[in-house]
Amino acid sequence: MSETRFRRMQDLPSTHLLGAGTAMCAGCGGLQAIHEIYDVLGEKTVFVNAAGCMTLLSIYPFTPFRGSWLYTAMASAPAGAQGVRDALDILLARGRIPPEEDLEVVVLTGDGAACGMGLSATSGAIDRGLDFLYVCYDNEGYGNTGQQASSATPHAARTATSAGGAGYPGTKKDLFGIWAAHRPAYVATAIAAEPLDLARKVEKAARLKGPRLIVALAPCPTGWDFEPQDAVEIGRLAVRTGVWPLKEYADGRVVHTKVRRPRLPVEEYLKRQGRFRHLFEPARNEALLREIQAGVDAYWDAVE
Ligand SMILES: Cc1ncc(C[n+]2csc(CCOP(=O)(O)OP(=O)(O)O)c2C)c(N)n1
Ligand code: SF4
Ligand SMILES: [Mg+2]
Repeated sequence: MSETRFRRMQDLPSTHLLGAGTAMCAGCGGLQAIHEIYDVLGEKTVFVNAAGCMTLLSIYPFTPFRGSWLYTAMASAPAGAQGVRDALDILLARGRIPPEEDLEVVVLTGDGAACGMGLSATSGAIDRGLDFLYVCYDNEGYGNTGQQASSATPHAARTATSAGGAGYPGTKKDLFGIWAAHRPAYVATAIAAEPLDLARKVEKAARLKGPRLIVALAPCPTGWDFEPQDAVEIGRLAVRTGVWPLKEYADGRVVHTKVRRPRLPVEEYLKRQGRFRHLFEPARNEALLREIQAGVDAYWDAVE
């Protein structure tokens, strides 16, 4: 890692992220989402990160962020956020920092930490009413360690740990639903390929207090096996096929924020990704394709 690939944070002119090049893959949909989210949140933020691809953004003393960054163990980011929030509150109460210097505490993790190892710490933080924003970039696997299956991997996707003919046998965990069941201040799904929808949700989340989640589907060229230049199109297809519903939860209600009618067939999304190639080659797996389409249809039948 050379110094020319990274810049010291004090050299960066604004909240603009990642202008200097990073260790991320080209076309990374997670990075794109974080870029958009940071543009809205601004530099009065402290990020609490658990191990994952985005950990590589900040390797001391280099970072694309203007503010602070705390790295925690994979299961512990919400607990780390509690400590940071408590410290800020004490400094505020003692007049050591003025209210205008308060910071938004942002947990940043992948789906592996959010849906698996960190879920217990997350649940506890929501129960305690911790004032924090949780940003999960969901690349549907353990990307940093070679795209092993996580509990957010979709049914039938091929991963490093589910490479057989039918792919991943499980079904994707519903992080939005798990959060909403806690009745926190705000929960939203988003995707970088729909930047206006994403920006509106981040603005709304930033105005609220208490536990808040933005979970952004993160098309991952490396793990999902597609060309980097297709990341935005694949993100749009996730929405247009109904695979990734854009929605938000607030005040006990779930509202879909962007509903595409008619929906495109799910295979328009699947066939663009190598992780689903076994559904089409050497022969179409009609039964599995029908099953995946039926799952998406059942979701929308229930909400429409
Ligand atoms: C307790 C623990 N187990 C395993 C690891 C190794 N590890 C580092 S990153 C990672 C994958 C995390 O997946 P996710 O949260 O989805 O983030 P992504 O890598 O996809 O960005 C794993 C398993 C770790 N750091 N700590
Ligand atoms: S593996 Fe995927 S999520 Fe991780 S940096 Fe590469 S493209 Fe992004
Ligand atoms: Mg992941």
